[in-house]
Amino acid sequence: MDSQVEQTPHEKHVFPPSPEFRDAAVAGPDLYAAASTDRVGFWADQARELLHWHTPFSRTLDWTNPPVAKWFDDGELNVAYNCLDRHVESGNGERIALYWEGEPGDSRAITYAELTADVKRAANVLTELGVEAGDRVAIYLPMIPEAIVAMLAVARLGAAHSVVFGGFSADSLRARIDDAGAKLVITADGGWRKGKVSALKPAVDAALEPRGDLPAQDTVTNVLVVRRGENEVGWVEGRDIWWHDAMAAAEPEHQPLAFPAENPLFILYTSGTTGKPKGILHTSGGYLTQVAFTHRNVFDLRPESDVYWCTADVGWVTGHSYVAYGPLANGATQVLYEGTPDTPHSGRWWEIIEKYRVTILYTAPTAIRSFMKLGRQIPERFDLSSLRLLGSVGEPINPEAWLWYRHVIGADRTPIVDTWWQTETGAIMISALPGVTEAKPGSAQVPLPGISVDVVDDAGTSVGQGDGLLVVTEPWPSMLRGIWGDEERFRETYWSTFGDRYFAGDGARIDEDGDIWLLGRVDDVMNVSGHRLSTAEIESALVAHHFTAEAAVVGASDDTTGQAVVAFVIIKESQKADAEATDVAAELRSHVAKQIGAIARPRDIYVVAELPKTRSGKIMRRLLRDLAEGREIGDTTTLADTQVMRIIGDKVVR
Ligand code: 6R9
Repeated sequence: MDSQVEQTPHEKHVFPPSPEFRDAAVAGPDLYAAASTDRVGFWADQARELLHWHTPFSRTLDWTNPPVAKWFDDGELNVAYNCLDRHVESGNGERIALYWEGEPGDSRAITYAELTADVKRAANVLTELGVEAGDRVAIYLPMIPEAIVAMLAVARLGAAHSVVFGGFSADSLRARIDDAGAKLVITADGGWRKGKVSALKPAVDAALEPRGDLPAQDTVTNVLVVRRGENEVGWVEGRDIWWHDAMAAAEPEHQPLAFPAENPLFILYTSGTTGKPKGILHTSGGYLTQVAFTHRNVFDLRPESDVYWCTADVGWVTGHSYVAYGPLANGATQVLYEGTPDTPHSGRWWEIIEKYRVTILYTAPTAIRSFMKLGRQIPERFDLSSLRLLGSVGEPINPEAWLWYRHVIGADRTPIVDTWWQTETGAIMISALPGVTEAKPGSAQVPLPGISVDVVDDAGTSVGQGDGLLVVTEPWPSMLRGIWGDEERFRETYWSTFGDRYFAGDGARIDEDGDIWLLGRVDDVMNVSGHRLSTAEIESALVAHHFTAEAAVVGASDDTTGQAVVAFVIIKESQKADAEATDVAAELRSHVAKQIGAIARPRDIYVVAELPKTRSGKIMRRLLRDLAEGREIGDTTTLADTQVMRIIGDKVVR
């Protein structure tokens, strides 16, 4: 680690904005004042200022029936029009919307006029294939411009997309297609990853194969296939269509219709505490208002001069709000990169920043920590002087990583915004405002103007200063509107703990300055490299293997990925002979990757004879976490068999 940042950072170590940054900043302290005088009116002003409404709204918020919120609900808009056509109409058609960089080094610069033209054609293609307002379309694509085109074309028609991360398996894709009842799947032959083409189409083919009780094949009528990898693909006549053929044949003009503000925009699946992923539902007007507002003010965006780069994949919520919708609603110029940070060399990201003169970088702590490990000599080989603001998202950023980020990447100049939010919140909720707030390494700090949060104890009482649970106390424009097809789970998960205050699932602390520190999840959700994974989902994948009798999964802290998946499994008696002849850990790791996706693959698998359980049969994951992290085992008195930890511990030689 670098010597300058080795010292233990002190909570009191703060970084005030430079006078130059403060004087020119997009956001000023007046935003806090305006929002605290009239919170709801503040959002109405933002919605009117930042978006074009085909039909202006007269009602800002309807919260008469919590937890069902309606924002701007008598207004109408078209989300794609707001992200595209209006910029062309206002004379910015020649501005670059996307600087796309393919992993092998091919690139494309796409203007707002060109992107608008592509989305119009794509909307006509989808209409031809029978997609109408209210339908769902699954998108399973690499990070190529067509991913953005596909999302916006779906939005333009008033349909809802469900983007499935390209790293997810056929089974995960199938579950998501079924749950949403998707009519169409948009995919690619393959995409470039780690120096080679990684095929995507076979997973779609497998997902749509008729199999037992799963009805995916029934709802999906067509598969649109983008050619990217040039790899051979299987083809189902009558179902599969090449994207480029359909685009070439489509009408170029398309009139966007206006849809109600509460029309669904997308469903995005995320891990919860039980096995089945939740389809988080977002709607149009409120969502777009808050992503545009936060993207402009948190990133100090100047659309005419900035080059913004958010490194998230569109398969995650960060890619929805801060690659697709926020930047495009604001008419920003952004970089989109297809591949991995270390291909073909470990300076690839810094090379891209130098090439496009990137001014704003938004990434995850896990990436920063892996660059720290490689050493500062790699970024130092590139000219990063264009950078003027850095952002962090996905997990708590440790002060060491924060200081390294600012020092090595930001040349001690750039403000850093540590942004806390969730798939469910749709947009950033807690963050410093650059130019206004003094930055404090490791703390996400303060709720944004118009957002009200609190830290409460188990009984729901505000802790004032100290540790507790994070809640959002007032409805916000980009809040989730439900869990697709499961109203009960929506109420139960977020609204049953503290009444009409939203329970986020994160622990938090308020320090003596009133700044908020996020302390990680308080439920059985892990955070691996900024990706949410459910212990229950991985456990059920493990027990689906014929070797496994029982499994327990914990998230153990990891220097690079934040947390790592560690699994403890008991092998069935009947399988013991077979298992002994196999590399069980390797077998189960690849089984989990196949069932869920490579991101869920356990780092360690321990075969054990017992699992620590309470007398009521609950697995005590806390004890397994102690073991996985090499700590002294905590209190074992509630175990049914107090000897069990010693027996397991003997197995775990680290
Ligand atoms: C945007 C996103 C949400 C969970 C959230 C929390 C963690 C995200 C954070 C952070 C500390 C930050 N999280 N940002 N923790 N500081 N700045 O990541 O959404 O994938 O739904 O994850 O991520 O635990 O509850 P999502």
